[in-house]
Amino acid sequence: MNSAADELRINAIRFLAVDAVQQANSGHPGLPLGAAAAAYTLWTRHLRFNPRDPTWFDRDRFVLSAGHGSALLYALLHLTGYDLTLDDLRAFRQLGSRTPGHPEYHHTPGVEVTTGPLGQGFANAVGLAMAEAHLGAVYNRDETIVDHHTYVLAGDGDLMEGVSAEAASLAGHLALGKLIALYDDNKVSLAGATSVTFTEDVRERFEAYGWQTIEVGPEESNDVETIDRAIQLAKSEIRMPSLIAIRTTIGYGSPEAGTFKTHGEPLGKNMAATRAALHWEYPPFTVPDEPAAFFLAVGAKGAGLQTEWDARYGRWKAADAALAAQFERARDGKLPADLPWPAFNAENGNVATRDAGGVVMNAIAAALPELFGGSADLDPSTKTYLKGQGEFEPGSYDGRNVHFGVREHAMAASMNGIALHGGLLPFGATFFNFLDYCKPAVRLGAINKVREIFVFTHDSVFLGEDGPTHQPIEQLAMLRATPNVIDLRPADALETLEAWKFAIQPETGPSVLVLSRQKLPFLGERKADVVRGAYVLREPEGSIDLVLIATGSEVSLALDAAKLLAARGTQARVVSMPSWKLFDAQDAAYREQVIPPEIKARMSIEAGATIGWSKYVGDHGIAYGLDHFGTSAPGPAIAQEYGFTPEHIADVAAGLLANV
Ligand SMILES: Cc1ncc(C[n+]2csc(CCOP(=O)(O)OP(=O)(O)O)c2C)c(N)n1
Repeated sequence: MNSAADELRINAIRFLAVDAVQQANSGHPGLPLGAAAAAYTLWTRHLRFNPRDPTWFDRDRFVLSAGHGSALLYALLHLTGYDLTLDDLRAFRQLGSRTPGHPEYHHTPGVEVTTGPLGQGFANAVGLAMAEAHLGAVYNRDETIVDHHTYVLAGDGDLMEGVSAEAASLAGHLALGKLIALYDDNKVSLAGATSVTFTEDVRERFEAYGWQTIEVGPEESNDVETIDRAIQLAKSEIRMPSLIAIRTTIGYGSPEAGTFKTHGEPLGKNMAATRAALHWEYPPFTVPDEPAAFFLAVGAKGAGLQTEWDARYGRWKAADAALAAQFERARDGKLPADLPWPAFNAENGNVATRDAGGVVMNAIAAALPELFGGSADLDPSTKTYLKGQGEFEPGSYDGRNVHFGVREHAMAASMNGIALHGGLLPFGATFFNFLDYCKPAVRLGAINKVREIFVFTHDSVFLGEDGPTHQPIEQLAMLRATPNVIDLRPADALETLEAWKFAIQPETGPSVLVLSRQKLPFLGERKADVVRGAYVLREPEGSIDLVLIATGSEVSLALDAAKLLAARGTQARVVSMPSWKLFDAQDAAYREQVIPPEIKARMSIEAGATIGWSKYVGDHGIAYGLDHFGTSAPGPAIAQEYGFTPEHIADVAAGLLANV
C-alpha cells in the first residue's frame, strides 16, 4: 500500500503525461499510466541527477528505451526542476516545441539519448554502462570520479527487438554490474496482447545471458516499497547487470486498462473515468502543491550530490594533474595539441587502405587514450586492433580493445551510448556490407550527431571470392543519403591518414571510413585534400578534354586509364573524391574549380551503385559503376568481368568524348 503522499505524486506524473497527450491529441498514454510508479521510485529514491546541471559528468544515466512513452519522461523532467516548463508540456509534439514525440538528445535538457526505434535505447544503455566501466577503471584512484549507474526503462517492444538481445548478451558477458533495466512487463504492445507474439520466458532468457533478474508481481507493480526493494537488490549485485521485470498494467486507471487501446491513443472519452478511478480531481496540467514541492526538493538534492562530487574531483585532480588534464581534454571532446601521425611514402604506402588504417590507429592510440572500440569479431581482417592497449573484458575494464563478438547491431548501438556518455571516442569495425546490420544505429548516431568512427573494410566487389553476399553495392549510396554521416572512401594510404585526421575532429558527427581489402598503389606524395571532399589528383598538360572522377580503389584505375587516354591524345583530369559530403560542403568556387562546369565530358568511376552520380557528371556524362550484385571470384577476374580495367575505362571515356 502506497502512502497517500506517494499516490498523489505518482498521479501527478501520470496526469501531466496523459494531459500532454490529450492536448496534442497524439501520443502514448498507456506506458506513463502503467510505469509511473516504477519511474517515480527510481527517480525519487535512487537516481542521482542534478537538474541545474544536466551534464554533470558522474550523474546516473536514465534512458527511456520505450521512447513512445516520452510524456512520462517530460513529466519527470518538469517536476524535478529541469528547464522544462508546463508550457513546454502543453506544447507536446508541436512544431518547434522542446517536447517532441520521442525523446531527442540535443533537444530537451535531461534527455540523454534519442530513442524511438525500439531496442536502440536498451543497447545505448549498454554502451553507456561500458563507458562508465572503462572510464572508472582508467581514472578512479584513491578518489572515485566515475562511479554511476545506468538505468533503462524498456518495454515488451524493446525486448522483442533483436538489437536488445545482442546488447543484453554482450552486457551479460561483460558483467556490467551497474546496468539496471526496468522492464515494463505489461504484456501488451501496439497491436494487441503479447500472448499473440511474445511468449518466451524473458527472465529465463536474461538469466541465460548472465543477468540477475528480479520480479515485481502484478499486485505490487504500483507499490513503491516493493519497487524500491527491487532496485536496491539490483544495485547490490555488482557482478552482473540486473533486469527488474515489473508486471505493470498498460493504461492503469483507464476503463480500457490492460488493452492495446491505451497504448497509443489519447484517453479522450475515457479521460474523466480515468481521473475518477485514480481519484485525481485536478484540472489538466495542474500539480498540487505538495507533489510540486516534493519533486523540486528531490531535484534540488542533486546540487548537493554534485557538490560532494566536485570536492572529490578536486582532491583527485590535485593528486595527479596530468591525469586530470587528460581526463578533462577527452571529456571536453578536445584533441591533444599534437598526435604522432605516421608518414606514408612510396616505400611503405603500397598497402590496402585497411592496412593503412591499422597503421594510423596504432600510431595515434597511445596519445589518444579516448579512442576505444573494436570490431564485430573481425579485427584480424579490419586491422583495427590496438596493439598493447589491452582488452576490455568482464571485470577488467581498463583495456581499450572491445570484443563486440558477432553483434554488429549492438556494436553500433552501444557505440552511440559510449559516445553520448562523454569522455571517449568510440570506433567499431566490420565488413562494409554488414553496415546493413548496423544501419539503424548509424542513423541514430547521425540524428544524435555524435562523434564516432565506423571502420568498414572489404569495401567493394573486389574483395573477391566471398561473393555477392559480402560485396557492397548500395552501401555508399545509402550513407551519402543519410544526413550528418560523413562518407570517407580513401584512395590510398595517404588519403586514409587524412581521413582519420578528419574523423577524430571535435564537432563531427559519425564518420565512416570505407577501406579496401586489396592492396592499392601509393598515389604519390601530395596534399591529399580529403577534408575538401575532392581534389585534382592528375592534371594534364594543356587543355582538359575530359574529367574522370573516382573514389577509393577506382582512383588508381582512373589514373591508369588517363595514361592510356593520353597515349591516344586525349587529356583527362583525374579527380579523387573521397567524400561526397565534404565536397558538397565546399563553396561553389572550389567545386567548380575541381569539376569545371564547362567541361561536359565527365565520367565517374566507382564500383558501386551509380545512383546520385549524375549530379557530378551532368546530363552528358557517364556514371560508371555497378547496378547489380557481384559474384564470387578472385578480385582481378571480377575487375575484368565488370570492365574495371584501365583499357575498358579508357574505351568508355573515349566513347563519351565522341558523343558529347
Ligand atoms: C523499431 C520499431 N518498430 C516499431 C515501432 C512502433 N512501435 C512503437 S511502440 C510499439 C509497441 C511497443 O510495445 P511495448 O514496448 O509493449 O510498449 P507499450 O505497449 O507497453 O507502451 C511499436 C510497435 C517502433 N517505435 N520502433
